Amino acid sequence: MKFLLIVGFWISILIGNQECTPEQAQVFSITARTEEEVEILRNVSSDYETVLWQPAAPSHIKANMEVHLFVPAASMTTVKGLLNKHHMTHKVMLSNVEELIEMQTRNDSTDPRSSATYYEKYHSLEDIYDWINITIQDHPEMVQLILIGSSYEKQPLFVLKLSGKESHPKRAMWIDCGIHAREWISPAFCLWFVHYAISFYNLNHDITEMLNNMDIYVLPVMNPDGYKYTWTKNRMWRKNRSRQEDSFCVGADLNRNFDANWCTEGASKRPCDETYCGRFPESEPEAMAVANFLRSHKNVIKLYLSIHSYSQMLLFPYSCSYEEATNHQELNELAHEAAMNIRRYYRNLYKYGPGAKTIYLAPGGSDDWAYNLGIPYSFTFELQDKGQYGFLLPPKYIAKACNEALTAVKTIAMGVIKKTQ
Ligand code: 0X9
Ligand code: ZN
Repeated sequence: MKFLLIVGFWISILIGNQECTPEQAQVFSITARTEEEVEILRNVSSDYETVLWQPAAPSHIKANMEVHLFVPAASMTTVKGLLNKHHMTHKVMLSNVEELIEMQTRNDSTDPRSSATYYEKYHSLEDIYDWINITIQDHPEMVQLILIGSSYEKQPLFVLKLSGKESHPKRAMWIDCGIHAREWISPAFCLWFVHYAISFYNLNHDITEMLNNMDIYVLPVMNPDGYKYTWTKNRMWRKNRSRQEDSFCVGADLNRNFDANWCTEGASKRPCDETYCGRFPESEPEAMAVANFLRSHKNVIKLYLSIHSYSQMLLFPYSCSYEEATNHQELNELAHEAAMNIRRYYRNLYKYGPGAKTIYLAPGGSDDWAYNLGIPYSFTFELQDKGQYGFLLPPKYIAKACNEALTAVKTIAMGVIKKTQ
């Protein structure tokens, strides 16, 4: 008995110590109350090897806004010290970062689509390329492969063109996933969507209508280099992996590299920043490939969708200015209907509205650029969750996140088909 007590005592000391100086990275939730605290938080989040999860850049931090900050183990003492020094409190949102990363990368099968749960897992870039091959082989009647360009590191940018079997549509829609490397639920959604469209064509009414009335172009991973890097080197990476001649820092934010008020307030000119806009509009091969494809299909593409995470939002133009889109009313109605359906069928809440007013001013985004090109219906979806797991959403939530996003896609696509009859 005495022995057990002594062992228990030492275990509690060990656990206690671990709580003081954790060996793992953590994600903090911090809310600045005053302008002075905002300044401190901006400094902490742009330094000490921390990674800002939400918002995307320190300049977006405002008073009374919930900020999500990834703090690596090595910076923990310094960051906590700084917050304490300024009497700022924080909540630990995630304390088991490594465990969550392990869960997300577990079972990345090398045998594509061998199991029923393939779509409820995250997959490496290699695996996604295998999946693309098998998908086109298995469904040549519905799926066509288009190479639209290649990434900075020369990875192919493949688009899958989905078409109904007996349809000759004059319209099309576009979906891209994985602009931001760390938003893993996004490529998972593109795979989910393609699988669902193929499996339920002629079985589900909305899918059949969609494919009979529109061709659907799907780019499963727009930022393959960044995505690969999140699997192999740094799970928190956001940008692509292009190098600049005059900087040691790598990568540009592809969603700041399009020609929509390029590099004005809300984007950064500094190559080391997470929202670096690149050297000039479309300087990045991934953004240029997408822009070229959309330009050459601008007469047929009526709906543009870009899938991101996290925060559960359906955004539409403009994000690059506070100006109202000419068809604001229509965009708002479509987003409202989609959010209502998510609430009705999945009991989950999505905010919606123009990007600049709903989250922050963020120029150079693909949605605004596509809209200005003449694609009249353009949306960015921010999928689950609201920050409980953030980018580390466990695989068991993939199904629900994708199903509700699918509901939104179907709602909006059906609305657009009606409007463009
Ligand atoms: O900041 C972004 O690029 C997007 N949010 S994220 O957290 N996924 O990084 C929002 C994009 C909204 N649209 C534009 N900024 N054009
Ligand atoms: Zn994103």
